[in-house]
Amino acid sequence: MRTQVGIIGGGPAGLLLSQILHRNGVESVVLERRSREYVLGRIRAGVLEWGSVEVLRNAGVGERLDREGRIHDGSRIAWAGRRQLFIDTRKYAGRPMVAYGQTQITEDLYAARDAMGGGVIDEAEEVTPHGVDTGAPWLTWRKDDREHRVDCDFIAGCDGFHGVSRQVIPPTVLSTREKVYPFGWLGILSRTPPLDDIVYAAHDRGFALASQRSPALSRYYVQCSLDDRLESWPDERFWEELKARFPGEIAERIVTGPSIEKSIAPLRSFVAEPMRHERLFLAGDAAHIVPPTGAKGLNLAISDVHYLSRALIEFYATGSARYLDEYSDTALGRVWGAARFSWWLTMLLHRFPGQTAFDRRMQEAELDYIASSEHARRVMCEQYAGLPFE
Ligand code: FAS
Ligand code: PHB
Repeated sequence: MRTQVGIIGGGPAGLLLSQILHRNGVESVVLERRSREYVLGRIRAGVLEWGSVEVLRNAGVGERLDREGRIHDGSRIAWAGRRQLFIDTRKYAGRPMVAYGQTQITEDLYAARDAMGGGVIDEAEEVTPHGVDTGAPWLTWRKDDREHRVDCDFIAGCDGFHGVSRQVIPPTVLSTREKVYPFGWLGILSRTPPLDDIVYAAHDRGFALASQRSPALSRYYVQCSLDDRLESWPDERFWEELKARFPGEIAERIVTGPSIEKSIAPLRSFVAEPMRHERLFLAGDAAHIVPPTGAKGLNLAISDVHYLSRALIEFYATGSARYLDEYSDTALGRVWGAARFSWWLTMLLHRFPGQTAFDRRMQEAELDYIASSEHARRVMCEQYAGLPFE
């Protein structure tokens, strides 16, 4: 086989890159190690920046998003019994947020790939990049008890945090920075009507979040210990703890019901540099992880793909490698901005083991300051809304 861009990973980053390239005359093949059912069974992100909505629309996968996505002028923060803080992104950043699940985005991308006859190979085992430091790289994989190979011009590593592509960059070239948080998020999905708004809660018992996937599907999270196991969180305990962390007037509006999905996600900040090595380009979680507090993970994957697809399209259209050469610095500029905001909001809203009363009071004083200062709210909103791509 031969193609122009070999893409490792069929999550949002890999599928979106393949979709945009195909619509602009650039061939690619996506190699995904899991089955499509497995990929679509993962419940992850739920909030899109307006910039991400525009990228998805331009990629031809905005129709259901426009029909089912829920537009929000911002999100709320409730803490310490005080008046709620509204992160008014429409007022202060001129852009709304859109609640639309990563699962739906991935479904839409798979459907678009199928409709265009895009090359997505599922259950590709042992995908291995070769020759990335030559002008003629290639990928090999195993499927149906046979070894396969595709020769390409470039390889896009869209294989997530635990993928293979980042490992190809020599240790003398790759530098990583990481912070692991001393807690996780226990998330559930329930067939219950969600709250109107997306609401974060900073409480002495811990962080909580009320979000949504549709008018009949709710997504909730509570901060939990890294030692917690799902079996120690029956639904009854989850709902009781979730309500205890929200102010009464919000808690009483939470409609409970059986969980249809329940999972614990660890929280970390991680950035790998550079995001390019020779003919290999990293995009999405393969290059960076942010704590989900700021709803930036998926949005960063989309902005990486915006930059990388633009670079590849220009190269094949004009021969210019300008955007390819600038890709890593351009993407990392936005990545570090979002990584800082996600770290800052995580430090502000969570309870930390061993935290002193003074530390807690500093968190509340910062929230009080944001609530009292239009300037502080503007700063917070422009980052939550997502910094411009250019
Ligand atoms: P992904 O990890 O989604 O996709 C990578 C794909 O590559 C996967 O399908 C994987 O099977 C495949 N792959 C891996 N290794 C491979 C190999 N060797 N060969 C072939 N294929 C391989 N973000 C938010 O904004 N809000 C959230 O609430 C949120 N919650 C999250 C919860 C969890 C548990 C996790 C892990 C992430 C969460 N995220 C959240 C972040 C998440 O949404 C990511 O940012 C998003 O999935 C990034 O997409 P990709 O870069 O495509 O990576
Ligand atoms: C979600 O809906 O899963 C979600 C919303 C906002 C966040 C994180 C996750 O900050």
